[in-house]
Amino acid sequence: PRKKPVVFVTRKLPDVVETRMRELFDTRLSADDRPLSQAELVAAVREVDVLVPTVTDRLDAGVLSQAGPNLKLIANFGNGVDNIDVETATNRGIAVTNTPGVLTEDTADMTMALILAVPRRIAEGIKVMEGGDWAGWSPTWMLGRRIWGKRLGIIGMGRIGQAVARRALAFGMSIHYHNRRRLPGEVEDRLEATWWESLDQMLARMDVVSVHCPHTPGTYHLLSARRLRLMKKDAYLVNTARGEIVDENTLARMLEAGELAGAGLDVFEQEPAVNPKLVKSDRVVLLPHMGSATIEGRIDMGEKVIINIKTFMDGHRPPDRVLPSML
Ligand code: 8YV
Repeated sequence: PRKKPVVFVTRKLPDVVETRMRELFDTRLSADDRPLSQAELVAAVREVDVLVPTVTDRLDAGVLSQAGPNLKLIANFGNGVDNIDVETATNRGIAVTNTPGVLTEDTADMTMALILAVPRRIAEGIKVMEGGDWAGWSPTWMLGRRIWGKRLGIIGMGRIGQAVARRALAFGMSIHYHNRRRLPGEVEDRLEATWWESLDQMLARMDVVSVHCPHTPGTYHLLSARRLRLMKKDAYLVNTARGEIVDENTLARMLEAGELAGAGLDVFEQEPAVNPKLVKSDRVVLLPHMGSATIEGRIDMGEKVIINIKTFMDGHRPPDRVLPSML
């Protein structure tokens, strides 16, 4: 029988996924569940046939330049591939795959939770209750802002953006989006979505803006200081995509100065570090990168990783191959 490929998994995955991987491959699991150092990553890419990294492993050109002759596939456990220099990998003949589709609905749910939580001041309400500070109901106390009838601007209308649009439509919001390509008319009709060719113009008109594009060199600080300042003073920003897409420092300063009504953030520029201004602010709801964190989702992601490795090792094109041209 053919030798099983050596597969290195950088982080602890659900038990069922690890068990299945052990059955199928010569699977090496990292000793403890923590982000690997660059030196540990280099040691891994020198040795193995397949690497299964996560968002916490940075496979940049420096690491990839030291890849050994066996490394043929990087099967990312995650949708975003901004942790991997896909161009360098591809040039070196290393295929890259990701796990699209299976975390769409979970991430959209968490986005909707933030779209509700920030304007309706849910975190502040919890703090009042936990502190035993509730003096009693008053008609003018703890008033948030209504989301029904408000305009939601979605940046990046791929799978997740569209799943958010479906939910927000059911909550009575009007759907607007900015995307490199305009969606087909039937999809726009179904989502009652309005396309804005100009991101700047859309930003100036929205009550809630939600980020759903990938982080690429082209989208780094897409929401720059200049663009954040185009938003209405009473608008909210939600980000469950990648911290790097938003100029976090400017966002924090604007929230502090009351130049923006609030923000719901699941992702940050320097995870796990968070700007202290954001932590102090009562205009924000902050989550520790939990967008896709469901048991079902993680198992589905693991299954996708396994299918990608198996298909590739059988000599076929893996279903979720990522090419530089797709980014
Ligand atoms: C994970 C994600 O938390 O898939 C992504 O892009 O951000 C999340 O699903 C993480 O990336 C897993 O590597």
